[in-house]
Amino acid sequence: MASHLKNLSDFSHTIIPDGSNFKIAILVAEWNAKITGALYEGALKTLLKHGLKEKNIITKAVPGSFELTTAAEILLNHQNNIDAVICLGCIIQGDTKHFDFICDAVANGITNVGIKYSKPVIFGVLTTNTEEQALDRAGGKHGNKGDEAAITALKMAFFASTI
Ligand code: DLZ
Repeated sequence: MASHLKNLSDFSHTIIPDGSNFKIAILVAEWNAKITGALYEGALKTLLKHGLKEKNIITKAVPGSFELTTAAEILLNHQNNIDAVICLGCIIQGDTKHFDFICDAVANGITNVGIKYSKPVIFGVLTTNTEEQALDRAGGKHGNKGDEAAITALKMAFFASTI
């Protein structure tokens, strides 16, 4: 479903697991910091609302979205008690092919790190044509992708805990 048809912060029709026993990391890209900062605020607020203890939320900044994959890999390689990693970034189409390379690399990279460590690594990355579209999805009229990423992390951490 296109994200403009769904509010990214509306989870009124799903069951959201309690997060009080989980440890979750949030990685935030510094490129497009106004937007990724808003994604981070949403993700943090959502995790706390659903029971995460502050001490069990790890926050780390990385330079750009491209670095999210490596950072998730380093984190999971060094700490085996993390239940999920949320990757937050914002890639906005520019004049060059950078957009396509970064989007592909991040999407594939995040998928591969999750599979490698058998841990949920969540794609909380906006890939938009314009800054306005990104703002609409970072607490604007379409909700906040950071909220959605946090809920996905909770659901997938819960899923893993039931196996
Ligand atoms: C270089 C670059 C460009 C052009 N655009 C973005 C973007 O829209 N969003 C983003 O998160 N990062 C961007 N970057 C930076 C890359 O992710 C990466 O940090 C650099 O290519 C590393 O040198």
